[in-house]
Amino acid sequence: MKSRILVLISGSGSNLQAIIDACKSTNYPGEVVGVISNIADAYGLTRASNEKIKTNVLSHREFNSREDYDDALIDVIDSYQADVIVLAGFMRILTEKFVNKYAGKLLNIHPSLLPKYQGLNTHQRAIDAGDKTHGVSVHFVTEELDGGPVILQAKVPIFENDTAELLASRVHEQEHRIYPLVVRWFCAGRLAMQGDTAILDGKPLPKSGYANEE
Ligand code: NHR
Ligand code: GAR
Repeated sequence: MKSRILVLISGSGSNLQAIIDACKSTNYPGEVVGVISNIADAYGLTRASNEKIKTNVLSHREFNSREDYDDALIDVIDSYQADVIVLAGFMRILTEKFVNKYAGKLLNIHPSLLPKYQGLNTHQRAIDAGDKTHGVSVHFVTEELDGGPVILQAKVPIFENDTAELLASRVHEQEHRIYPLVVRWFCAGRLAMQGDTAILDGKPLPKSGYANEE
């Protein structure tokens, strides 16, 4: 049985597309069963429709509190019976109740080398700090924003006179390689979260993720 992947988006959905494309490869252990967006005109919804994948729009603007929004989100999510919930450019902070309910099956891709640059505007912040290296992290989502255990990172160089836009596109290329890989591990039953540690094939991963001891 393939694992049921549910993807939450707010925007272009290029990571969603990378995962959909990966699912088409032979023996991929998962399939995308639904896409939920908090933004009605997110391009990722068009990508999903093009692939005949079910979609839902749940606008946070229609709710009075984060708690109410997340309760509604939980109802939609549970209708999918998903094995894994993948945040792919989903831009709403999730409540403690939500995160605890799906603990261990909630993944996020964050455009920085965590624990650096949690939150937003990461590419410009890395440039402004004079960093020579930037990158992207896939991590389990916990209550601590962008603070859950890291599973895998990929690095990219920052060049002189770089712009946030150029850097973001360099990071995106890596995102599209590592997110389908991590989702594959999860769907194959190789990946889990235990406390504040990510476990791959029964072995705890280092703080900076797979093959990244430093
Ligand atoms: N929720 C929890 N509890 N924990 C995490 O680690 C989460 C999360 C929800 C989203 C993605 C994250 C990222 O990769 C993510 C991780 C949105 C914001 C944010 O400030 C911050 C981090 C992330 C996503 N959102 C604003 C808010 O008020 C709205 C910003 C906007 O709409 O543009 O929710 O970076
Ligand atoms: C990605 O770069 C992802 O890392 C970032 O948003 C982009 C979504 O692109 N995520 C966040 O900033 C989360 N706060 P996509 O919609 O084309 O996949």
